[in-house]
Amino acid sequence: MKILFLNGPNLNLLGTREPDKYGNETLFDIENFIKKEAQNIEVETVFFQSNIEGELVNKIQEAKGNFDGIVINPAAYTHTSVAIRDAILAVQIPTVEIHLSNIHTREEFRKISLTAPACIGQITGFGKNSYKLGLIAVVDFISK
Ligand code: CA2
Repeated sequence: MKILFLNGPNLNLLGTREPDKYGNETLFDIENFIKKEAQNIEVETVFFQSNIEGELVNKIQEAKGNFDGIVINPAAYTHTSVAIRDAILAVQIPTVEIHLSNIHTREEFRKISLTAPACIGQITGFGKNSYKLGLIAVVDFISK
């Protein structure tokens, strides 16, 4: 089973600023944490980060036929991107939306996700464990 992890804008800055909101670990640290978790359940994972909306759309489109599931932290595009939502709907690959912080306890504009309705579910507020829970959720959904 192959799972694609997509990460949106500014997540490349993880571990360098705003540790109170997003933790001390870098995206590379989280990737290594997930790779170990995935190995234990014999799942292959690929990580990708981009600050560019269209690059994320391209990766979702290219996932068709190449990945069984997607775990996505669209970051700020969560709240703005009809293009990412449409891409998830178009490829029909089971997708879980994840967030490090709890978007429902923050500013009003963060409570709205344009992308979550295209996903099988949303996991929000568990720090790096949101990535692990996203992996478990998508693998469980695909395995049924
Ligand atoms: O909580 C999350 O995972 C978010 O997707 C993070 C996004 C934010 O726009 C969403 O509302 C919730 C922001 C990612 C920015 O990451 C940074 C990391 C370090 C320093 C600055 C930004």
